[in-house]
Amino acid sequence: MSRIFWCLFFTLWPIVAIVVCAIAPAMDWGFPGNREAATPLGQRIDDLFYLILGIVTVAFIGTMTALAYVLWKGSKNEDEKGWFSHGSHSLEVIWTIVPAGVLLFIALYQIDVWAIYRVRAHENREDTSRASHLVAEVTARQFEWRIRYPAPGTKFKTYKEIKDWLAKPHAGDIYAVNKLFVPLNRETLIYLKSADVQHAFFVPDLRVKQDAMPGQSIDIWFTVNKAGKFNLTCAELCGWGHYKMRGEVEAVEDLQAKLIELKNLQDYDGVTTPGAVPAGASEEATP
Ligand SMILES: [Cu+2]
Repeated sequence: MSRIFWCLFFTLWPIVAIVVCAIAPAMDWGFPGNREAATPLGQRIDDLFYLILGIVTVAFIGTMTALAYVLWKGSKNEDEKGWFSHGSHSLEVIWTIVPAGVLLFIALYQIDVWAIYRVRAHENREDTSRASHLVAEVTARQFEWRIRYPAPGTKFKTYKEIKDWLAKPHAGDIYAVNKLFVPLNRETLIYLKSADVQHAFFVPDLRVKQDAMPGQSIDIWFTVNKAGKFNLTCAELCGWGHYKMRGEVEAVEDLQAKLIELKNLQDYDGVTTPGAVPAGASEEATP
């Protein structure tokens, strides 16, 4: 009796696991908010996750079925003695070659996603076409995201100009905290820095995650193809206030117009002057 109990007990859990996976999408237990990635590369990353999930599911169901079969067979006859084996050479060869083949397949299949996501950031740093993609510099610090945009209309022509802009603040720069605007449907380049310890720039909906390292300026590339607001959070335990290091990334149709709006807001000194009226400022501010 107890043998059958243990047989059923150990068979139950894989069944529970399969049922949980089957109902997960309906219960909103999937990717962040169960939403599709808002970047084309993020959608390819999701596809890789699903591919790996499929492979693992097949292996899981196969091994659990074999386990259930062995348990069931062994539970029936209490008098039967155990069979000891010193292993099977050919079986060991098979279960080494099959997983190795699967791993090799995954390694080769994902290689260009990895190349686009990680390698591109370190190649052609001096390519001047980067200048047209540059949106902002994001500096992580305990416990906020400091954002600096070049003055609206700035056109970098050479890599030296970008380096020079990154090296020090410039007149006309726009500053913001915890709110990053990026263009919709356009390749975006962010330079990520840290002012103190190690942080990580993580936007789950975009499937973008990059460590910020003190002393380094790291490129992040992405193209947001869905308008909206996305949570930005720190994914590296960076101190007591790590939990509140939250911000927002918003993809907008017209980034230049948004930057001009931010610039006007920044320059506004409480006195209404032409071209420097922040949205929502009341008439009472007029002298
Ligand atoms: Cu942090």
